[in-house]
Amino acid sequence: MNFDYSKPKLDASQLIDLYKAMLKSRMIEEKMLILLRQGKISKWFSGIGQEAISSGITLAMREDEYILPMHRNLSVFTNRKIPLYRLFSQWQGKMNGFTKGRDRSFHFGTQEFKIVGMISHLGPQLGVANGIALAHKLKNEEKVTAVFSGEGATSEGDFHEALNVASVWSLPVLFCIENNGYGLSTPVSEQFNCEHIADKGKGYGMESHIIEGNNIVEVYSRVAEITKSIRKDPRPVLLEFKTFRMRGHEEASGTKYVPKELLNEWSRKDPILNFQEFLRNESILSEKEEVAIKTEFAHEINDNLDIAFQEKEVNSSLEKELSDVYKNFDNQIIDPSKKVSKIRLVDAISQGLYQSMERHPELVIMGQDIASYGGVFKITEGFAKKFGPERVRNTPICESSIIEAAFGLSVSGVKSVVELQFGDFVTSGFNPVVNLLAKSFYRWGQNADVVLRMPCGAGVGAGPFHSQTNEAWFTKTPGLKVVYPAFPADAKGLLASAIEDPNPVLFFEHKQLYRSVYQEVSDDFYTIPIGKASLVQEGEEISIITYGAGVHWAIDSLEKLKLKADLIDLRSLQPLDTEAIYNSVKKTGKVIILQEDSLFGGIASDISALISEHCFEFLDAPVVRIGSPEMPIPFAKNLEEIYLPNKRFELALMDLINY
Ligand SMILES: Cc1ncc(C[n+]2csc(CCOP(=O)(O)OP(=O)(O)O)c2C)c(N)n1
Ligand SMILES: [Mg+2]
Repeated sequence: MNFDYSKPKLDASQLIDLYKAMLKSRMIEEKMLILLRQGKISKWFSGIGQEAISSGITLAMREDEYILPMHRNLSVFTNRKIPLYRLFSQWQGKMNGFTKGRDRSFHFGTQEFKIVGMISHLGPQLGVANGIALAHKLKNEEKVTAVFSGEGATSEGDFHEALNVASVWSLPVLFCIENNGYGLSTPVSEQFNCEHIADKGKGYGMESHIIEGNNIVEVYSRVAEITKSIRKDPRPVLLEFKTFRMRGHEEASGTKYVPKELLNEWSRKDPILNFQEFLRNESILSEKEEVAIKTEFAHEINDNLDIAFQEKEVNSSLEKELSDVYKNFDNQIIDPSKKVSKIRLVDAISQGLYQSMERHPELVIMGQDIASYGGVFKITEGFAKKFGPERVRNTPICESSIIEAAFGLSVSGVKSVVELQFGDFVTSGFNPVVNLLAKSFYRWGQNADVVLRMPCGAGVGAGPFHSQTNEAWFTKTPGLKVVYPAFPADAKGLLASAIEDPNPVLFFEHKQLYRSVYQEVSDDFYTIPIGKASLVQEGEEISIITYGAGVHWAIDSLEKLKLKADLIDLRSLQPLDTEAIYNSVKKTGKVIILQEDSLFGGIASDISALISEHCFEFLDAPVVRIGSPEMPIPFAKNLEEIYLPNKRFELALMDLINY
């Protein structure tokens, strides 16, 4: 026997529970390997040899505490007592599973069992745990959140960001790293250059421990003791579990590259066989009892497999699938009141945000320098004083982790707004936006009640990294909404709606318009529906379709050229008000679409295609698109003028009028 199971001394029934916790998932896996060979399931990531970790942790947690497992943590799912047929159906892509056939294997979460499943990108789990833990902390609930990662994924930036945020914010998170020697075929020696992952805790000012991951008694008792302490004294703890991956990365890939001696050495440390031997030696488990337990589990597995195999294939339709990309939301339209003040775009956004903070006592804002400094554009000036630093949170510079945390807040039913200091920096948090926020509702019904505020746009001499308007990256990602107001009144009402909306919304705020556009804006809270364009000017000669700064360029050109045009300010790009577009084009027969971003692959191209497909017979001229050229945005004023499309727009507008 390789392990000391005598300390601390657990009573017999606890020991039997630990044994059963590991055994059930081992037996399920053994069955899965048979089914895999028979071609009855498609892919399998084995946790054989690592069961002590997920079993011990899950049993040490309370059932009302969230666990965020990875692809080798079957024991988390079984020990949360998910009926097995539901797991089997999940792996077969059937309705009794958790994703309606929309995602595979362990890629699901379930609020019912307080499990938040992974996205394939591994690392984002760690930041999501921070968000859940933050919600517990804000609500003064004494709860721990446990999140898993392999040692390979600790090389991802998400790991470092998550540890840093958790430490700076003292979040009650248990970071559970399973160091199983390999990340796919990559050994730890090629993954990181320090002896223990636990050593990294020190760099983040975080308590960390190394735990013998194949010793169930050690895992369970140490985690139980640490979680108990975290509940009373909220803080993150990094745990490195030493273990080994006994099978291939996934079953098809094998273990050829793993030295035989290592496999032999670790097979002698099998967490279940060793523990079983101990229980027998201590006369805690008789042979008869062992057989009875195994027989009971075998029946349970077979019976549940029968149920899953008998279940029909998923039956759906395109309409049904599309209807589940966004959470249904009946936006209560609150009309603007009579009392108005003439304010700038920047003030309107600030007011909208402030009034939403009053309306939703749980709403949290997160961003760099947004608390006492008020944000670089001063939109949250005074907020921290009024709402407190817990709700108006300064963040370290880690866009990914904060966006992941926003999702975690949403899992806990807490709305959040994330201020990107500049919309350009969303690239540092791109993955969680397009994969986590955008896809979770469709995948397993978990909405992301998050607004990302994106100060954007050129014309302010800010160069290639502070001038982009990158809405096109998001309008093509199903699951996201994209809003882009051009006027103060719209900005205020649309921001309010974006915050009301339980879906993820990217809210673009043009920096050049912040302090240059004034409008009379209703003082009180009101909402404007997302997805409705506004007809800024009406005329018969031509339709101009644009948004953001483009609306103001168009207004200037129309005034200068004395033209009578329909000027459509889209306001929302996703969903897009195609009805307003088609109605106008059908009326005027000529259309020019203007966007600030470089032209190729932007929304102007899609609008042009839609018009060609839906309004062809009504057109008197080719559809014209104007945007910026395919180049980075230059800094010097005269170069920026060359870049921006407003002058080319005016020429094209005249050409089209004269067509
Ligand atoms: C961002 C990203 N890069 C690469 C992969 C492909 N991939 C999936 S699992 C894996 C290895 C993960 O290793 P580790 O974190 O040690 O977990 P283990 O599989 O050993 O449990 C890789 C490279 C991925 N899913 N996501
Ligand atoms: Mg690994």
